[in-house]
Amino acid sequence: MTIRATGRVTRVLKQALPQGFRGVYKINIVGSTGAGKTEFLRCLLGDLFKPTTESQRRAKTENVVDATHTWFRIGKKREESTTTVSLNTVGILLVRTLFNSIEFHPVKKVDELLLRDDIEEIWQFVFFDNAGQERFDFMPQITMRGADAVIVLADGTNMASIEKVSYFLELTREEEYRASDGQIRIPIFILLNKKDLIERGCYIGLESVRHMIGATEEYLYYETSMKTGEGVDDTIRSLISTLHENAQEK
Ligand SMILES: Nc1nc2c(ncn2[C@@H]2O[C@H](COP(=O)(O)OP(=O)(O)O)[C@@H](O)[C@H]2O)c(=O)[nH]1
Ligand SMILES: [Mg+2]
Repeated sequence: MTIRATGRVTRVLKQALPQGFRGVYKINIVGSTGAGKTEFLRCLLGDLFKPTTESQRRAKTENVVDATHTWFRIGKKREESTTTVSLNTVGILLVRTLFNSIEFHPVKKVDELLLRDDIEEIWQFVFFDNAGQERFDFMPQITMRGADAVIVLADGTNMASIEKVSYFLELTREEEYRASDGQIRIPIFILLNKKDLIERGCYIGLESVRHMIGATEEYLYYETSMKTGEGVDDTIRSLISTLHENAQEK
């Protein structure tokens, strides 16, 4: 665990749930611009996710020249797109109940949560939502530091976005060497997003992507849609079970 567990919330959880508190984890979300990183957090957290700074702005001119970004037309209009400038971060509590459902709660609600008697486990997550444009390529290099897991999103309708996945895998490898001489592997989740667009015939299937990027066991692949929510729950369940297994091995 790389984030120092010193906050009040962490202390309270440790004390109140010695068995059920799973710890504090930094999850780095990367991918080319327009891949769906910010939508992923919206889909996952709903109203609990408020992009921090004034970080959303129209990105027309910039994205027009970026091959990793795909435009869609709805009728005659180009779909409005915003972009994350620099970084959003969000701290959140993930609760898994005795009935195996997953809930997210604001960190400040910790005291209320602890009054409940249907909680199996609580995770404290800090998600880092990076900007994806090339001029922000230094950001994931910085935010990768101390990451406990990496979620790489690719726009499944855009070849250049998929090709960029390898770059983020490389950054993750570098962090493994920086942090532990390559001894500790950082779990990587590759999300091939916008599966809902399969109907338009422009979604590149997982099989060809696996072939391009490599199908080693270290990478877990998911096909997702932030419009329908497909694959999002699977990704999160897989994330917590992978982190839990790794923690037990240590
Ligand atoms: N059809 C479709 N559009 C998506 C999906 N995910 C994101 N988008 C759209 O793609 C654009 C970029 O998404 P955003 O999350 O801002 O990308 P980011 O740059 O990676 O943060 C927005 O217009 C989203 O509405 C998806 O799964 N399906
Ligand atoms: Mg964004």
